[in-house]
Amino acid sequence: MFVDEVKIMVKSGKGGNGAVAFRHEKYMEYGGPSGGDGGDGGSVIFVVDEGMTTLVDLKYRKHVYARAGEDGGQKNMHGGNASDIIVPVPLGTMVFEHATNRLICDLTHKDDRFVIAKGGRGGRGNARFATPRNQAPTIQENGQPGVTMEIRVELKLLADVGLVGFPSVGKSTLISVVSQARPKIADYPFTTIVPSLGVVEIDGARSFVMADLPGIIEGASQGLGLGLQFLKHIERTRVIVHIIDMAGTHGRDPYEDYLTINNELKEYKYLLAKRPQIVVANKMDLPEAQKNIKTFREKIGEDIEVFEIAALTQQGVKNLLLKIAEVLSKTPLFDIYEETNAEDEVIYRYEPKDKEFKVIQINASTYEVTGKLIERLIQMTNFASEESIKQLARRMRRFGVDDHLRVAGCLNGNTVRIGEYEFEFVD
Ligand SMILES: Nc1nc2c(ncn2[C@@H]2O[C@H](COP(=O)(O)OP(=O)(O)OP(=O)(O)O)[C@@H](O)[C@H]2O)c(=O)[nH]1
Ligand SMILES: [Mg+2]
Repeated sequence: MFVDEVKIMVKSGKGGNGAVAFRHEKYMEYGGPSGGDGGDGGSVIFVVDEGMTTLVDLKYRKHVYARAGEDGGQKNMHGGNASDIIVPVPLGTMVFEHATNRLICDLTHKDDRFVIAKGGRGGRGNARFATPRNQAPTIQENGQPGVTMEIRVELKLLADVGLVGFPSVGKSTLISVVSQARPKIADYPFTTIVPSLGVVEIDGARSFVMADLPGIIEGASQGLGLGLQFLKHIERTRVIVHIIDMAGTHGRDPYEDYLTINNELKEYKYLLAKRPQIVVANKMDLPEAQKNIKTFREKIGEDIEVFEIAALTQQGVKNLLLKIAEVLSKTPLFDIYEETNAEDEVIYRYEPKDKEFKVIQINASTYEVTGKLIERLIQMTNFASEESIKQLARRMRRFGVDDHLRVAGCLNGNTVRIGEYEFEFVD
């Protein structure tokens, strides 16, 4: 089974909480502060494994959750860090945040690795907050929360050439005679419903990857037949081998077929139509094909080279492979970002404009503050400790939250909402 799109939940571990503790020393009310830091939460990291070719493993996994860091302890005991979860994925894997459709990463090199969900940092224990002025602080931080999100993992074929054409023109037959791939072959449309890859070796030295793709029909770019799902696979093939059933089996007209397919490629994405294309007339062993080829050549014109083959008898196949290798050698690897049309794809690195925040007036006396860093600070604050709360207030002032609230019209005594908490604005 070929899986090319999987949705899973990933979750990184929360950081452990920092501890509040004091050493017990004789004749001293408080010994020094000795609360240890919390350990870091585990991250979820995707790493390219060249041996993998499908996303099947992930499909059965569904959830990838890293564990939380341990809380800090007394006597400066640092909480244990949780281990990262390493997920091997095939080369060519793309990861999107499902909710926003943002591209998180595109793993296109053999040693690529990417932190999909970063573990929360452990909170600091009170030992870290000692200052000459405050030698017995009761402040500690809670661990930073982890990240939970649904991601969509996609694998596009990294084939050099894609076999494209109507159903039953002989695409699977061709790949089966030039590679180890053994797709099903039969004389009914859409025999091939999942793409398969074959490694084609020409003369020991040269080789390339060929993709046998499901047939395309008119309207595929609009979703007809097996539709878009498969046009998508062509996106990353550098060269298109366009196969035509020259015998016009099932009463089809070879030239019409040729135009229709090219039109679908163009409709789907203009770039596909501009990709180098090798035109192949298949089933030349049949008398109808011999008859049709003349008209076909007249219609298509002399400028376009047409390769006559019979995949079934392997006639002309070697010649075609040499041509494919030649075109490939002249076709540069393209920049995937440009080619896949990065309109609304942004590379998401988990350090977005953290410090930005927004103040919104909700009603006459209530204001809401939203922003990544601000919300995180709140989550890391221990509201049971007055000192921690004071520290939070200082930090917010430093970030300019107070100023912004004032500008927005917030007055002494008004309510300020941040995340799940509400505060009274004291000015
Ligand atoms: N006579 C003749 N028949 C062929 C040739 N190549 C393929 N066929 C036949 O055409 C039919 C369809 O072949 P497939 O290879 O399954 O076609 P396909 O393009 O993969 O079709 P889909 O997977 O449905 O898109 C089969 O019955 C093949 O035996 C050829 O060169 N000559
Ligand atoms: Mg097929």
